Amino acid sequence: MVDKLNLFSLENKVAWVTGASYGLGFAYAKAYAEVGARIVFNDINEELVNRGIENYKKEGIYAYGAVCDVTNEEQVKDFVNKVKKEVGPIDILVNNAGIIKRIPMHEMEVKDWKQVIDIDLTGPFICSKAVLPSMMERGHGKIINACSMMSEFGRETVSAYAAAKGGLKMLTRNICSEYGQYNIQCNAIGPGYIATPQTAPLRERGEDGSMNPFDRFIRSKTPAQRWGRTEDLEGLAIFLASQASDFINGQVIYIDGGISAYIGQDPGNLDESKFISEIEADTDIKTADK
Ligand code: NAP
Ligand code: GCO
Repeated sequence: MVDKLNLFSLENKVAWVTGASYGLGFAYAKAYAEVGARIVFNDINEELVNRGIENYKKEGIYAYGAVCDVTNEEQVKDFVNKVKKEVGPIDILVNNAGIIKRIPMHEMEVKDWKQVIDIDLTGPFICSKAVLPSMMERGHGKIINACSMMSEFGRETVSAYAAAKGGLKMLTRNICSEYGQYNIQCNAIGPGYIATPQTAPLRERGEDGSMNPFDRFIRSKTPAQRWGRTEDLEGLAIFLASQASDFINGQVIYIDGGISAYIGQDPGNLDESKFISEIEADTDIKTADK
C-alpha cells in the first residue's frame, strides 16, 4: 500500500523562507525541516541572521542563512546563486518577509508608503523572479506568498499594508496563470491575527494592566476567541509546499480561526478573566523572539 503521508514529505527539497530568523517565517521553516526539507533563509541584517541560525540550531536544524534584503535585486540574485552552489537549486520559496506601518493614511509620508509596498509586494516579485527560471528548467516549483486578512479587508491605519497584501493576492494569481504550464504552483497563506512580534503592540496592556481594546476586538471577531499561534499555520504551509497540493494553484487560503466567516460578537460580552494567562504567554513571545 502506498503511504499517503508521503504526499506531504519534503524530503531532499530545498526550501527558501524569506525573513525567517523568528516569527512566522521561522515556524514555516521549522515545519519544513521536520518533514525533510533543507532550509535556507535570509534576513535583513547580520544580527538577525545569527540569531536565526542559533534558533534553528536549538531545534536541531541546520539552516543556511545569509543577509539579503528582498527589495535589492542584486543581493537577491547573489543569494540565489550562492544557495544553488552551496545547498542546491531552490524547490520551494516562501515570500514571508514583510513589514507593517500603522499610520493614518492622511498622515502617512510617501517614503513610508513606498517602503511597505517595496518590502511586502516588490520583494515577492524580485524573489519569485529570481527562482522562476530554475524552477521552469527543472519542471517543478512551489511559491507561497504571505497574504493577510488585509488582502480582503481594510481597517484604519494600514492603507499601504492592505494595498501591498491585496496586490500580493493578484501577484499570486498571475504567477499561477503565467507559470502553471511549467508545473509551478503559486498559492498564498492568509493568516488571521497571529501572536508574533509584528502584532505584539496590538496586545500590549494598558499601564493599569487593562486588556488592549484591539485584543478584545480581535477575540470578539474570532469564533475561537483567541489569537492564532505559529503552530496553527504549519500544516497549511507544508501542504502548499508538497506534492499533495500539485493541482491547487493561484489560491489564497485563509487560516484565521473563522474571522472571515463570522460577523463577530459584542466585545463587551467577552469574559476577560479567561484570557489572562494567554496574554502573558503572548508577551513572552514578544520579548523572547525579538
Ligand atoms: P515579523 O515577526 O515582523 O517577521 C518578518 C521578518 O521579515 C523579520 O525578520 C523582518 O526583519 C524581516 N524583514 C523585514 N524587511 C525585510 C527585508 N527588506 N528583507 C528581508 N527581510 C526583511 O512578521 P511575522 O508576524 O512573522 O509575519 C511574517 C509575514 O506574514 C509578513 O509578511 C506578515 O505581513 C504576514 N502576516 C502576519 C500576520 C500576523 O498576524 N503576524 C498575519 C498575516 C500576515 P525585522 O525584524 O528587521 O523587521
Ligand atoms: C494589523 C495587523 C494585521 C495582521 C495580519 C492580519 O495591524 O491589522 O498587524 O495586518 O498582522 O496581516 O491578517
